[in-house]
Amino acid sequence: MADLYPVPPQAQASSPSRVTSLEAYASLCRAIAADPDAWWVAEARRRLAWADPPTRGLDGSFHDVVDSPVAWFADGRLDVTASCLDRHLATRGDKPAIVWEGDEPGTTRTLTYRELHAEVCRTANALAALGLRKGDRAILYMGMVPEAAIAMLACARLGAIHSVVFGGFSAEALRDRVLDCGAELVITQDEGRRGGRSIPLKATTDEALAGLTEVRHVLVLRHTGAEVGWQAGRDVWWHEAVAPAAPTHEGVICEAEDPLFILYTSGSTGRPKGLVHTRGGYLAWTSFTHELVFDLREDDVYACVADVGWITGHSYIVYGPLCNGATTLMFESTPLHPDPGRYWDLVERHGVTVFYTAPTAIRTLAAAGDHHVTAHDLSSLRVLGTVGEPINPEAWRWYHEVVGQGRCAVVDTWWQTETGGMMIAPLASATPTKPGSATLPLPTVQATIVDAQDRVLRGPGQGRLCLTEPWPGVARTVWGDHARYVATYFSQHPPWYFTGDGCRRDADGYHWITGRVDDVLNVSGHRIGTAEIEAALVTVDAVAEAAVVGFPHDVKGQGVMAFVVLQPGEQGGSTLEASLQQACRTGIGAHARVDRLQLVPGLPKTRSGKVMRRILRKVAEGDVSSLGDTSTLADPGVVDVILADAGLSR
Ligand code: 7RM
Repeated sequence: MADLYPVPPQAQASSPSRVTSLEAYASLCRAIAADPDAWWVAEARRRLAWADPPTRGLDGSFHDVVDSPVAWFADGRLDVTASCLDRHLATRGDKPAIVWEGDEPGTTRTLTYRELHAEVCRTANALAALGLRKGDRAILYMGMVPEAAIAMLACARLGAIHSVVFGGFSAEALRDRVLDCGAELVITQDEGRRGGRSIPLKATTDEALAGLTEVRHVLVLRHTGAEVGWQAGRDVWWHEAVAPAAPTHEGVICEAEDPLFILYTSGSTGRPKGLVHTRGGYLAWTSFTHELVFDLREDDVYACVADVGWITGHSYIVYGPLCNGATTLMFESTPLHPDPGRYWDLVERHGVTVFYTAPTAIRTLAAAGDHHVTAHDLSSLRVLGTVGEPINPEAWRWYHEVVGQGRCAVVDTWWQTETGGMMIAPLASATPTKPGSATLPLPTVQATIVDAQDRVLRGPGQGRLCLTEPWPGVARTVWGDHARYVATYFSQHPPWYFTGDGCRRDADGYHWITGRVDDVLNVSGHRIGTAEIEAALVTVDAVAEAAVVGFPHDVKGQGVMAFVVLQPGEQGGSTLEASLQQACRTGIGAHARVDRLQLVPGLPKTRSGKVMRRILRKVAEGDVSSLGDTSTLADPGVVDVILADAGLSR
């Protein structure tokens, strides 16, 4: 087949013990399938440093999730930071663990495993002194600084549960999360830096916490030195608490199934859900997938340029790489600062070998011109990864040819906050690739495609992607609301986990993710629920009702289109538009904005009052040739007005 890219010589397996071919991949899948419990117990014992090694693999099944979450390695006990730090000291003490590159090019800091271990211990001691105990929740509202990773690990070492809130979220969004998880501690910075701008993290934290007595302390890292407000008794400087603390700390031993972190993610309805990941299974899965997919090598300089506020940052900047003893790069800036050559400057100066980013960044940089890439020496690169949204074949080829100069393996990795780690992805060392396809399920992953009538598709076909068997990294529940977890993921195609994504499988068994089939948007790799944007829009007084849908966007993947019904007597215009954007910024964050707005006299609703989004999606896509049956609408005339105003005709 013309569009099949073989594994380039440079990416072929680093050692015979690795997966070197599709046959070897298939035989690994078979070996696991023959006895998944035995295989995974051995793998988890080998991969992690346990206080009490597990003897049990999977407990429970997706059939029983209504009553109890699945469990992995349930009789094992561990301190996850022993796997990420302590056990590397003997062999990798002087190896760089975190290489940090700040917002301005060339501002760097390196922490060896020994140094990182000492900082995590100091911080754990400081957090313990502030009262943080096993099982307590701490919210981290930080930018991309090494202390974000240090704080995550320090919480983990105490057996506490962290919840990182992306630094772009608004005060309101932060407050919701603090309240939902019952955090007693917030860790933040004076300011973040990104793309030459300052982000007022402490000021936003103060606004979020106004009037809340539940949060007893705010630990503040001084990063830019900006003046910040101060609440005596509550606020504590990081340098005053951490620097004098002892550099040793005995990690708290937890059950494998004790929660490690909560991460909030958008769904098709309601407020964001706090997905709960636990310790043993999550660490085993991120470590396994990170090594296997990238064919990780001891001397790799590995760079994932995601933000720690998203799952990609948790799994593939912090936990997976550190568990594997890798050198992981943390990047504070953006791909465009100071110019579109920044990533490639980063690769050249640090000798990056594995580079992992999102399709939206690749499209942006491809549009900026090849000279930004070719000006740099990228000969260190071996593997190029993508994650977050479907990658269009043109962007894939540009990444492969211009960035990778045809020498690098491109791994398009499909996974979700809920899956903890990668699920469908090529193995850099073994899987021939096709531009736009995430290729094959990883060993242990049982991917099934079902049609709308719930029939399982065999062979090629397109439908809804389900995962039929538990894997160690699956999120166990939604914090405080197990019923919502069951309703969201296990009620559509029971007893299977439903991903919310559509998927096509071709004749070679390769998977092509077609995007969300629910009301979740993916804007520049950021997951946003249409319901969240609608809730923000209706906070504007002039707005009576709003419906939001996505439309294909060249750079962002998806753009946001809002259909807004105004209150009687209200008018559109730039003032209204500004207040709608401000409402999104206040309710959600700076990354949520409306790209296109159409004022409409009413929303197309069924007689039972349900908005027919199918119609609005077609309008947003600009193709209304097949609108389908509109006779069940309460007021079919509304559609004619919407089409006429949009300049469309059936
Ligand atoms: C890791 C992450 C999850 C959603 C998922 C998909 C989409 C992610 C790919 C992808 C096509 C990919 N977690 N998605 N990776 N679509 N190809 N390689 O992104 O929870 O924030 O988003 O992202 O729709 O359901 S996430």
